[in-house]
Amino acid sequence: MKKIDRIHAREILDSRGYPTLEVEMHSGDLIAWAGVPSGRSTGKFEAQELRDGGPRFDGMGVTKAAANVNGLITETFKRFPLGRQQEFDEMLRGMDGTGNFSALGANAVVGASIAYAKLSALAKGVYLCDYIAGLSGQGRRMPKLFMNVLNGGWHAGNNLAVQEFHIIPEANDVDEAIEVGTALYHALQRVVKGHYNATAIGLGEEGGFNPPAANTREALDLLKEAAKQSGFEDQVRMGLDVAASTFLAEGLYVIDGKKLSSEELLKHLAAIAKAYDLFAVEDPFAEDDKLPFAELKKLFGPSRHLIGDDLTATNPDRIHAAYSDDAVNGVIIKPNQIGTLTQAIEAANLARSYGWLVVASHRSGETEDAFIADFAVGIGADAVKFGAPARGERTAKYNQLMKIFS
Ligand code: 2PG
Ligand code: MG
Repeated sequence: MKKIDRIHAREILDSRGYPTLEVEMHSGDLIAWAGVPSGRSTGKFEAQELRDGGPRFDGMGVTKAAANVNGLITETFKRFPLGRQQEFDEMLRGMDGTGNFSALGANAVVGASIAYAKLSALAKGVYLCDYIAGLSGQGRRMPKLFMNVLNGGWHAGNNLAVQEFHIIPEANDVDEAIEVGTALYHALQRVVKGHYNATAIGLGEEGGFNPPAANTREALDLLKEAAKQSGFEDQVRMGLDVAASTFLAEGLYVIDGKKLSSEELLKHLAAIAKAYDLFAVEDPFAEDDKLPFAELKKLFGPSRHLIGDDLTATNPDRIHAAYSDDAVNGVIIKPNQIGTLTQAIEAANLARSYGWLVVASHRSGETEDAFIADFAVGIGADAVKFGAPARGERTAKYNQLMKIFS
């Protein structure tokens, strides 16, 4: 088997204009690159990125993480054979030793793990998604698209507390899902412009519109109207990423002009989910506000999905705990929340063994790297979150999905 000849990490820019890491890995004449994503509404239990601090780039530089790749990681893995993903990832864990990659930096680790996977796929002469499927043991399935067409919370500059408003096309194949989703996205632009004014069609950090909607229901009404105008009303469901920890202040959830206790938020969200027949609701409560999850899940029943993100953090231990608490029936999987590809695959397979909906997700800070699309297909994800079908760092993922399934 071919071996690693060279590893080199550098700073590049992410979609917010902040530095992120790119890891380049060579074997003979083969080269692979991995662009590392970065979250804004990061959960407490995620693996820890290493940032430089100091005045440069508002403290967001990643030269220390790059130095860890170019130093310790390169020294350890030079001449290491390709195609041994589990061993590679296990060694990264051992080298770091902290359990959350706060020594090497989760950004350094996930960049190395992804670059190694890409180079291994090249060396084997297989598609990246098939290389990952070989690791996960899952077959290909067409994922549903959770398209985040309207942004709020920390991803936008409006008054919406809820972070993401998804439209979820019902379709027979990826091309049809993209067609339905984009038709609705374009109709939404017209609806937003008509309802407010032309200045309201600016985009949030994941490419969704950023209108001055007064509350969650008003935003969902815009989506409904757009679905109607697109002609695909019967072919779409809606969903939310509430990202509730981002609007929790002094023990109360500040949402829709109110300050709500957990119990009140539960009622508020349950009523909205019913009124709009939501397909999925992610992170309805903060990650350490565990009690209401099970109650909301019970109210939802099996036809609606309650999805953990900050709660579960792509961490098999936390996923198991959420299962024991009967907290959710779906999970977000983000490789950079846990650090290595092997751990992310383990998390996805564990969730699947519980019969949960597995949703592979990008981050709000992204690069043009389309890795997450291959990853989603490789783990047999039931759904994907790639943001809106607009802005190059988002369309890169949709385009890769279209390539894989064409
Ligand atoms: C989320 C993500 C991605 P961020 O909360 O699910 O949409 O946001 O990357 O900012 O954590
Ligand atoms: Mg989320």
